[in-house]
Amino acid sequence: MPTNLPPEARAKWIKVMEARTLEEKIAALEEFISAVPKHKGTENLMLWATRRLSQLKEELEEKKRRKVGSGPRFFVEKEGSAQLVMLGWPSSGKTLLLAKLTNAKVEASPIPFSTTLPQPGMMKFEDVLLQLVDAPSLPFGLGEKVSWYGRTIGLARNADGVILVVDLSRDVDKQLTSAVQELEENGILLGKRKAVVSFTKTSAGGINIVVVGRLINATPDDVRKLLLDYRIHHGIVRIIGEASIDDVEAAILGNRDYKPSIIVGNKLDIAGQDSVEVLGQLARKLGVPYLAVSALRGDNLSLLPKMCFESLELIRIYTKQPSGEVARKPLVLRKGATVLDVAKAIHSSFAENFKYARIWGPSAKYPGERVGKDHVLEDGDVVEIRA
Ligand SMILES: Nc1nc2c(ncn2[C@@H]2O[C@H](COP(=O)(O)OP(=O)(O)OP(=O)(O)O)[C@@H](O)[C@H]2O)c(=O)[nH]1
Ligand SMILES: [Mg+2]
Repeated sequence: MPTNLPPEARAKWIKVMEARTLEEKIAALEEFISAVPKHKGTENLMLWATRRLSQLKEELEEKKRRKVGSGPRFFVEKEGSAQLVMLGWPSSGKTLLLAKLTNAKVEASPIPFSTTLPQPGMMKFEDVLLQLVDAPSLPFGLGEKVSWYGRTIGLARNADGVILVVDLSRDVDKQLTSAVQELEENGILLGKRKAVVSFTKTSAGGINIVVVGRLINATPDDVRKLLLDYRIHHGIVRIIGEASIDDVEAAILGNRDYKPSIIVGNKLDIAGQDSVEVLGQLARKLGVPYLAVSALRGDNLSLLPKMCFESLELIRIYTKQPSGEVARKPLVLRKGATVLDVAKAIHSSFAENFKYARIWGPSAKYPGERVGKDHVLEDGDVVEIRA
């Protein structure tokens, strides 16, 4: 959806991008909002911007409270290979899921909204640990009726992935549709992006546009003009896949954040078959993987760790010493990682003095294949780097 912003409003965004402190961000965002003309075409952007503003204000409040030494922390430090936040309606079973899937000592309760602070726990998938965070519930579809609304959304924004928990014994369509819509209004999109557009501001060098794929209905000059509207004179725009000019604008504004996600339908033990079917239909339409489970009885819980790992698009690489010793703990990298990424992860000097590598495993044509630094690795590969 295009933002329909006039250049005067776009020109204000640069201050938001350059703001360092929360206070600066809030002031700059307020200025941006007041410069946006209010009409149908800017409705979505305004909704997103005002939500972002209230979230920043809540973050500032929390920071102040913590400074004076009072008040609990909402932010959860990342641990393990990735952090997944569980979102859902009250009493959908998030806390019981956390208790069953992780080492966290938490207790479920029949009283809705009983979790008022995020609770982390570590879940094992084979030889990696993933962090699950049980977030205070959101009453999706009922408007922002809870004081932690912005902070729970903030948790999801910071996480590497989202697990949307749906109660199969209640109206599945209503829960899912309202959650997806509300998250979208907050700039959080479930599932895989069609294109990756990243934008990095630089201090010199003009505008560089790198397209690995295709710009739809736009030329690199249109991108350049858009950036100039935003008063951006230096930076690198990388486009991987098929992207439109709106995707580029979303990368600048940061108002479309695709999160790797899965949808978990819980309480299979008391749900009707029709609920499971509705879950499947909606999830397939969204293009998001789903699973029906029972946290209480244990149905399908053993399938969740693998599903989470796969949705995050991570791969495990085992480094091998020339002596033959293979590391027991994997390096966890993003799908698409190359031998060079492994070298960098070990040590920068390894990357600089790289000669060649030998690989074993799924991406090797034969065991011990000799490859260059650009070789793309797969989950489970063993890599020996020669520098
Ligand atoms: N039958 C059944 N009940 C479940 C299941 N999972 C959770 N429950 C029950 O549902 C109630 C709510 O579970 P919680 O895990 O506390 O739900 P929550 O999503 O954390 O809810 P709040 O944090 O309170 O908003 C509790 O009484 C649980 O025992 C399930 O798979 N089947
Ligand atoms: Mg709970």
